Amino acid sequence: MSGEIPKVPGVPSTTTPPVDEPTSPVEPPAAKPDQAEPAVATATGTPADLPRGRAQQGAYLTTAQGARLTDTDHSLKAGRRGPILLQDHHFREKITHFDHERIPERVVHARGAGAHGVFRANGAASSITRAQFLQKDVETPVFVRFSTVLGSRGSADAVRDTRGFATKFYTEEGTFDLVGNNIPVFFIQDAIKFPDIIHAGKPHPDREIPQAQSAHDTFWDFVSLHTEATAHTMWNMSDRGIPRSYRTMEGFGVHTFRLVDADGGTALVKFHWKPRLGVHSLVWEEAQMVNGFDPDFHRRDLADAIEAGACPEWDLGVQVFPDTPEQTFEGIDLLDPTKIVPEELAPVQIVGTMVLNANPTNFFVETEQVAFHPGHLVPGIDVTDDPLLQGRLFSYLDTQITRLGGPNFAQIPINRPHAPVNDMFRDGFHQHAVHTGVAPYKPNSLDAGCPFMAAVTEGAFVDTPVQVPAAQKEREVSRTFDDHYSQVRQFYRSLTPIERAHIAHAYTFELGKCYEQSIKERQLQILANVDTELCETVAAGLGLPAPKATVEVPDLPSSPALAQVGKEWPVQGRLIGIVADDTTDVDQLLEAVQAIDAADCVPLVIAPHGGMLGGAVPISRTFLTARSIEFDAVILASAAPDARVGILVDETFRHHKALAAWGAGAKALEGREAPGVVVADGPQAAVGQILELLRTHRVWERNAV
Ligand code: HDD
Repeated sequence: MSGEIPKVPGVPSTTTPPVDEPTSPVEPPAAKPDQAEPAVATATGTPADLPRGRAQQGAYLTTAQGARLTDTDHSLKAGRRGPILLQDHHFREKITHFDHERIPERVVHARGAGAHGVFRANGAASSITRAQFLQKDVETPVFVRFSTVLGSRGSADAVRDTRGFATKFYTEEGTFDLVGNNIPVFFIQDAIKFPDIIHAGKPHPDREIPQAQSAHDTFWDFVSLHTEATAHTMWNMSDRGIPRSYRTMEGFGVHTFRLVDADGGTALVKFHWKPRLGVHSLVWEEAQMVNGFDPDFHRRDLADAIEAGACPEWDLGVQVFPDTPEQTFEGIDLLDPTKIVPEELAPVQIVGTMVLNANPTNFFVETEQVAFHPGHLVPGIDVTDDPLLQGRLFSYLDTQITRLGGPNFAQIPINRPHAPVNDMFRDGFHQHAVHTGVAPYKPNSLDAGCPFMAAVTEGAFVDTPVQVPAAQKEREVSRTFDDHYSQVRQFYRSLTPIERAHIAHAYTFELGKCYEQSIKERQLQILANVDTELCETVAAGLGLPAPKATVEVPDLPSSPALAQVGKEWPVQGRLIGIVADDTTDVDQLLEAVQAIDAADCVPLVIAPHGGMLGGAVPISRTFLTARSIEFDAVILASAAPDARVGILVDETFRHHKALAAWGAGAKALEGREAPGVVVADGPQAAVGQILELLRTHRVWERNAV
């Protein structure tokens, strides 16, 4: 029998009142012009279901199963004043999903910011590597995540710390991750000590303070007992520990890697990222203020710059060394991650350029879920026996399994290789692929033998057959790792006086925050072995006697390339504040704004109130919302009689930033005659002089902070 089923008596239907939506239904919004999403080219999904399609289809709110909903504001109750019913699937699904929205933060490098971009090779590396993405004019999509190390996910950006600089190259031969830092040396020589240095740097286990800082007893306890950390600690105390922006940081692969050419010939290399905008830092007082006034300073800076089209660029370079059995260069052990090779001994040769040109569309999906691994290598790039690198090769895969909830994290859109994947891995939590066939094993005949092994000529990755010297098993490192001081002294003495002063100040501050006198004394002993004057300055600041050196440390030649002060750089993307008010000549103000714009810098007009000035110039900040830390330089077009303008000028002056004024603004600079303080005869001249001063980043001739 067929036909329509006859109606039977049932519950009378109630009419649900129509939902009062502010607009009629529309499709979900598209990504903004500055945003990009992980590419859909992948072996584990079809373009149609990636990456947003499955998440946001159609104009109507649905359950996770796709049933449209009439109401998401009220739970299903037994009467308007009654209890919620267990039956309410939408309520339970909504709350359950929310309850599980967070995933564990990274155990280190939890705080970060990411961006998409493109790497273009110039071909210079073709002679030393067969890696396809390093061949001339090859363009490779990249995703970069910058991070701090110690702080948790919500911690402030401008803390004194090392910065992570991790790059994922989605090459045609598989994904290559360069998981580096902005400091070229590391705290430890053997990965087995990583939990020790991290436990020492993280907040104290009893009170969980301080957050995201090294200025506390456990950190200095460890590094003062562990002299191989001296190099990294000194770099942290230098200006490198408080970058001005992610855009103005160098990046380093830290370890020595092995490149393999088309004929199987090998070379050892160290990777360097060189920012086109130069290496610039904050000053310490400014960094501390940033963390209060704008804890998202670096994250905001990166996203704003990309949105504004000021896309940051880095050149990728390599220092190249012969692959000798000793794996040393000019007496430096290339397997020791606490050592650099000065650029004067081995120049950095540029092999390509990266531009970061798109912001993530969704922070969690991309920046939070991206998973890097130093073992993600491609044919032509191999690891060395650096014992730190060897240990890292274990840790990164292991940590993702907990953090990303199972072994299938490579199927998350941001982690999907752009090369075809046929890995025979099956099942597991969050499996998204619909595998076909019956034989995920090798050898097989049932799936016609598929997948097949590749030859080198078919693009296979081959572990370089490096000779392993006959040796006995032992828990040791090479004696050539033993010199913990000479390169630290070399670094310190290669810096300019202002940079050295910053280092002395940083040690004095950090040790001054420690409670245990024995820790301070032990660290002073280390400094005595590095540089007498540095030790004496810090000791004086701490009110302790300066010890004498206990080890003979050879003096190495200076390496001027290590200094970041004393050079000139492009000024693109710098933020210039202009103080104005209703008495300011609007035409002149416009002239200044346009001149700053024309130099590819960002003009930010600061006024007593919001809105516009003279009906023509939009106001970016008010005296209430502006603080000096946001601006690289300040121009005064008015001497507005407001104490907050005085504070702005004071801080800008104290932090060595350029100041200029024209017209009535000159009054605000009275009594501040000093280098980098300019009274100009008009807006063009004021902007011109500011741009010139910005080329050196700060006016260091002014008294040190
Ligand atoms: Fe590491 C994350 C860089 C030593 C174990 N590391 C992590 C990140 C960067 C670095 C940039 C963040 C990646 C991201 O943005 O997701 N790590 C380094 C460098 C090192 C180094 C340059 C030394 C030269 N790391 C190191 C050692 C170990 C780890 C010796 C363990 C033995 N690192 C990890 C980790 C993390 C990590 C626990 C946490 C989150 C993650 O891996 O994905 O596996």
